[in-house]
Amino acid sequence: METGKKTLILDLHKIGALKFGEFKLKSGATSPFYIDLRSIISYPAIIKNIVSLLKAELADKKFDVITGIPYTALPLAAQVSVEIDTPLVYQRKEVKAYGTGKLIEGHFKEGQTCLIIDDLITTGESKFEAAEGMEHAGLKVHDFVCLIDRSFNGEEILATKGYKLSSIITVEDMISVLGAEGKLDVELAQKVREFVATPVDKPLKKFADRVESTTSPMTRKLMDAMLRKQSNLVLSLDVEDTASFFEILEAAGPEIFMVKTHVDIMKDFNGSFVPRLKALAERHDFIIFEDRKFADIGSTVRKQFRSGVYKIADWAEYVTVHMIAGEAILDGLFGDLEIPRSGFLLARMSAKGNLISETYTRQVLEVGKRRKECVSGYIGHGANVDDIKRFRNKIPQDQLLLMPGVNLDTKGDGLGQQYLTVEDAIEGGADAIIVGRGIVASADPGAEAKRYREAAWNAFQSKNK
Ligand code: S5P
Repeated sequence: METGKKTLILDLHKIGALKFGEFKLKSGATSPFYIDLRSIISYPAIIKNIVSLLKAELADKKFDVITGIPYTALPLAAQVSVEIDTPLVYQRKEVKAYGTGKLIEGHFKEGQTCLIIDDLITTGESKFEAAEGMEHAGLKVHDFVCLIDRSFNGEEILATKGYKLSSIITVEDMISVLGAEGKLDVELAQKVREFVATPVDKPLKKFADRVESTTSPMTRKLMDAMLRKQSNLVLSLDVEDTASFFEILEAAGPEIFMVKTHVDIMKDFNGSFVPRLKALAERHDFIIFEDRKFADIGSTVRKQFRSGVYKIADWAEYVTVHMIAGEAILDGLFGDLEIPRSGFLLARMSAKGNLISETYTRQVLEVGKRRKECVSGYIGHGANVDDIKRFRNKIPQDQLLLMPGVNLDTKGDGLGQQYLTVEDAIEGGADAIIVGRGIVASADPGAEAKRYREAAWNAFQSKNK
């Protein structure tokens, strides 16, 4: 190993930026090591060494501007930028949303390539958010350079979106240097190795175990319905007249565990619609889900949900909710309600060019995790199986992922809808698929619903064996 790397490892250990022992993580898990590089800025000799290591690492890479992810990596990138005579740009941390202020500081031209430096890589999530900010501003991103790679499979994760990762030191480098110097005993070194070799995101447990560990009654109700009905198919019944609505629902009823409505589409909605729908739901044992996509302030959505012509709360046990207006929307919808109701949060959308960002998705999931009593899961989508898996990994196991934009026979609808296959949706980690026109527009919706149910349930069963 290069002297510079060895010196860096020893120095980081000396200043307490690298520690070994037992450390409690935010997630509750215990880690045998701890890395916190925030204090390195106070050690000019260390910075000098890092800058020269970074400089060497960048030598074969092509880029026009350089950045460091705030806060720790920004001063490093600033030094490197001077050394290699390449402009620095940086993304403001405090600007929460695009459009509300200048997101990137510094001068650059659209289409230029930005290389991103960071101190650590663990899950890769913050790298995606950083890349997204740069790309949103018109820069291209290819390369990430991290000082320490402590990830399970960081390179692979970044490669799912076409990025390349290189790192200065790995956990194995640290073990070998500190071990040789007598600063890390063999037993602890082994624990560190094992810890790093375990994926940060636990793979999805078997569905049966997830059901057992689910405490929210409204989420449990959906899971039980899936098992009872042996179906993970949600029918999206977007038709405009009640006659077709009930004809299709009668035919598809035996195959689905839930029907998803857009009640405001119906031209001839009247007082008999809800009683008929409820009777059919009871007869065929399916749940009613209104895809209202509430998005307004708490006080308004409360009225939209409970009042007006449709009185949605009276008959739809589940509804979809956008989080754009913030967490209070959940209090507006579900607070002070005497009947049990629950929501699915739109975390990602299937529509081409939709404006949902990685950061937004993460924030939606954060709210959903806090509010399991009224959030049964998420609506989500993905570019491919790996992309869906990465997203699914962030969803708690006791919440559900429903996936629309699924079609066995076509890739799109000419209006921006993007379809995945049933297999890819389930393989990626969807618990249930939402299918509309794949069933509704066919000549025999009953037979088609059966086809989708079998494909989805079989794939789900094999995944949960
Ligand atoms: O991202 C989304 C979220 C939803 S809820 N993409 C979607 O397509 N949906 C809904 O799923 C959409 O409103 C429609 O009701 C259904 C998809 O219908 P299909 O005919 O394209 O299968």
